[in-house]
Amino acid sequence: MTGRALAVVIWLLTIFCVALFFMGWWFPPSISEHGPAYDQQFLITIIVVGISFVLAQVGLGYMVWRYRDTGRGERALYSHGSNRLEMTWTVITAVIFISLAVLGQRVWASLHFQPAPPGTAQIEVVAQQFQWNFHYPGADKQFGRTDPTLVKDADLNFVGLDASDPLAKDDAVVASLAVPLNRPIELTLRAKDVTHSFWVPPLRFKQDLVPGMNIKVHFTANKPGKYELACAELCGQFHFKMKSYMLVIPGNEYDELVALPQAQFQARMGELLKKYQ
Ligand SMILES: [Cu+2]
Repeated sequence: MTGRALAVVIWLLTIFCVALFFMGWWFPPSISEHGPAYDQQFLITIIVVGISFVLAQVGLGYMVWRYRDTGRGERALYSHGSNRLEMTWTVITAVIFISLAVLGQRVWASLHFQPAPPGTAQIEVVAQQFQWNFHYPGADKQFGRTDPTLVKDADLNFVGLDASDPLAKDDAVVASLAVPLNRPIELTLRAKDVTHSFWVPPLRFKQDLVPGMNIKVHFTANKPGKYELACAELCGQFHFKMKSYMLVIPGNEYDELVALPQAQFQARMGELLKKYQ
């Protein structure tokens, strides 16, 4: 009797787990050009893995039912296994997982390995415990010189901008990210202290910022709005407070914003953060 009950419990648990995927908890809608390709890949993976999961659990329940203790004192049979079966399911599993990886690699590589299209707007992202700094090059589209020895948080020079460099005059460093709608944008990701991680879930994008590395990533956001930007790497005691926002704003609004010098840039950013909810 207990054998049958256990089999039923296994099957019910399987149905419950599968049902969870149909109960409406899903990702927030994607807001980037590459988002649908990511979601497609995720869906294929979840379907393939879901089918394997259901088959394995149904099979497990069947075995528990079929070979339960019937109380008739039957002796258990010992099996040495089957090399052919072992080979078969190992090869099938390998083929499925390698195919999924190759499929997924295509989308991933287009974002991480291929350079951004020429003329892509640049923003430098410098993460530190426990805040985000976004460095914009200003109207000249060229970043002023930065030097780690010039970093001085007390003077709000979080990225070590060299004020004596003429290119730095129109640069702005602010705590929120604004990107133009439907235009490619390239971020250069850096970390000052420990590893942090840039994560905007609707962007379908997560990338570590690693001390000592300049990691370039590019994407095109295609839905205006205000999106939460979180640090997705446990980076210390106040990791939970390391949050900011990413604004996706129309191109003309973006052009006006990035042409502003530091103080006005910051004020305008504050207005935009209120405007987009
Ligand atoms: Cu962090």
